[in-house]
Amino acid sequence: MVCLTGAGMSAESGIPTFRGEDGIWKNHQPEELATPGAFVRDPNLVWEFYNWRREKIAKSSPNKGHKALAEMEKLYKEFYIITQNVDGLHQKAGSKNVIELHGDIWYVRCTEHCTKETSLFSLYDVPLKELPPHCPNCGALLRPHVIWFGETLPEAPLEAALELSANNDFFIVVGTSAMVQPAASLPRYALRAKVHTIEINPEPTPITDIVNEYVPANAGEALPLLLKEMKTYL
Ligand code: BJW
Repeated sequence: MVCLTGAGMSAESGIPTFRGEDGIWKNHQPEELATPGAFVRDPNLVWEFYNWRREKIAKSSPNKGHKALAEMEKLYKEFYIITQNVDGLHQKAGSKNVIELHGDIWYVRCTEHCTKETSLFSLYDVPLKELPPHCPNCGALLRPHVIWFGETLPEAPLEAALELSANNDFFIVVGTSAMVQPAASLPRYALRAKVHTIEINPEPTPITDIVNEYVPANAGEALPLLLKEMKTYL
């Protein structure tokens, strides 16, 4: 069983989505904040955005949906989460098999790759002590260890996600607008491989008409119900 998650998964934990009603992109252009060009132009603005997000995430906890997925992992021999989220809430809920496609907001890396050993490291300060933060080793700018528009996704997680999407019995898609590539194509790979695909999202998306089942509900409502159903069949 494979579950692909997006920002809506963490909405009930109080973390704003990107494109929803109160989505982040309502007030900011993606090009201003989540591209390598934006970072070169104004690292301070980009880091203010990430500092704000880190504060929100630090105050948040996994919701009923995250917890239900963590329980599902215990029921099945093979259960994987592919997430576009960078908040770490799946792991905080207890999920172990998590593939992060867009990085991890709690990691930073040196923009000069100063030395291999120290160029990528966790930084949990909330708020950050220095804005923008600099590499403790060489003094160059640090950047968040996330994937921005125009950047390629890390090879290993992407390959694992492609492989898993086409080789499973159930593919559950939760809380993603299915607009950002390449993650948006994963449900299509699953469908092409004749995998039974279920979408959970209060709003329809570009994949709603092609999935096998559409559940118009919040993650925190639908996933605990799905878990309950699963337990009755095991
Ligand atoms: C609920 C809910 C509740 C609410 N319960 N649900 C092919 C064609 C066209 C363009 C491209 C293409 N291939 C690549 C591109 C370019 C680009 C792209 O896709 N652009 C599109 C906008 C068209 N992709 C890329 O650049 C990617 N790189 C790449 O492909 O490299 C190769 C390449 C490069 C250039 C050209 C061609 C090839 C990289 C994408 C990186 C995305 N990065 C971000 C920021 C990450 C760091 C951070 O978090 O700050 O990732 S952008 C942002 O969008 C973030 C998200 O992970 C991602 C997806 O958003 P998501 O998760 O779907 O959230 P929302 O807000 O959109 O939707 C929330 C949903 O939840 C809604 O549907 C709600 O209804 C629902 N919801 N409450 C359940 N309670």
